Amino acid sequence: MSIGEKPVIYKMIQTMRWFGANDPVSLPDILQAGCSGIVSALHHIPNGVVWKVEEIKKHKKLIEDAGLKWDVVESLPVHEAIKTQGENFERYIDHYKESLKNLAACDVTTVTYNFMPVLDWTRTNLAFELPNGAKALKFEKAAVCAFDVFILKRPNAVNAYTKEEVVKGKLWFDQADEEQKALLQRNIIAGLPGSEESFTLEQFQLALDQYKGIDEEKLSDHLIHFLSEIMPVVDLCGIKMVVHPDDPPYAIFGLPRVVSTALQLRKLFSAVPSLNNGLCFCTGSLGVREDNDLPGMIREFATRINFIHLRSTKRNAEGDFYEDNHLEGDVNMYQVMKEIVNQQQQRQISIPVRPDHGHQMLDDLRKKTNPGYSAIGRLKGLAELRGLEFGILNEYLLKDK
Ligand code: DNO
Repeated sequence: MSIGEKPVIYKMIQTMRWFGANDPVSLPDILQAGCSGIVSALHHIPNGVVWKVEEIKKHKKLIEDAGLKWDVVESLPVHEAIKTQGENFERYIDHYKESLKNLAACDVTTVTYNFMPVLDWTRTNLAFELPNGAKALKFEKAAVCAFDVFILKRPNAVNAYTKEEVVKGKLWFDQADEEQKALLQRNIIAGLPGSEESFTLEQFQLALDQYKGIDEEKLSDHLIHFLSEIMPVVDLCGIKMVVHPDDPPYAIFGLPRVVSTALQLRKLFSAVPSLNNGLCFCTGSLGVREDNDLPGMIREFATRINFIHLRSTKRNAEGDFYEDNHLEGDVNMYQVMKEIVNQQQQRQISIPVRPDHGHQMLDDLRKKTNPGYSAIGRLKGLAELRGLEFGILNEYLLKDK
């Protein structure tokens, strides 16, 4: 650098998720929140069907006409047959490759996916009232047990819980009226925003049955097989695949988990070493586990982190958690942000970041919103995160410059 030349500072690319034309939060709203980028998917295309260039272009144009950029796909869903290596799974992998090629042809090259069996993210209460009247998303173990053992009546489900947990689950079930039970069932299996699947009780049990004989090791083999298959296309097209961690990051409904811990990520990255086999670093999902050292994981997996979700949860001893304010809860967001700022300067890149979820608050309490994805709560989260980044940049990088 010559004298007087300003150092280049790499800041997070501020984005928000947009569910498409039916999203109550519009693209102009997102622009006003200060974002430059959009995280989005072709939600109208069923899981397993190829995303055609024409469809991708149409979606991209909507975003660009609003003055924004489609930075990240979230998600290009992985068909259940690929996860279980069930009927026709090779065909679904071919479809996946086609969609990737088409996305690359449209210059949309960061692609999020997950490898959670059956359900995408899971919560039991979508309107947990906080002391200030705002509403948060919550995951309550007793409610999960009540659903699993007493509503779904999954065979042998009781073995997945301790005696105390079953007692609490039974209590939850006995105290709930029919409406509360139906709501719990809907929250768990009817599909949260972004989930590509939605089930009735019978369909859900059938979907669980597909995982008979698939343990953690087998599911991990299936993930590694999937990645090894698509990686030549990914590398050729310059795609960055980013896997979203399991949410919550431990087994539920007897289903195995393979993207919950540093150990599992290490295994995945050493099996498929291309740096395009990357990670969506979701602090809200990974942070639910006390044994996940988030700043340490950012350092360890830095070269693979190409998309970031920032959110914090507050857990209790029972394993329940709710989504806290972005700068509070169990995630030390200051340390996380410091590490992100640092890694971005080292790698000389700006990474797309989105405030993951937000509380339903103010005017949004009177509106129909997508759980977790209301405008004001996410705007508040983003504003706080932006301020945190600004402070850290000033303290460590811009000082005296
Ligand atoms: C929830 C989201 C997830 C995520 C997928 C990625 O709010 O973080 O639905 O988009 O798991 O494939």
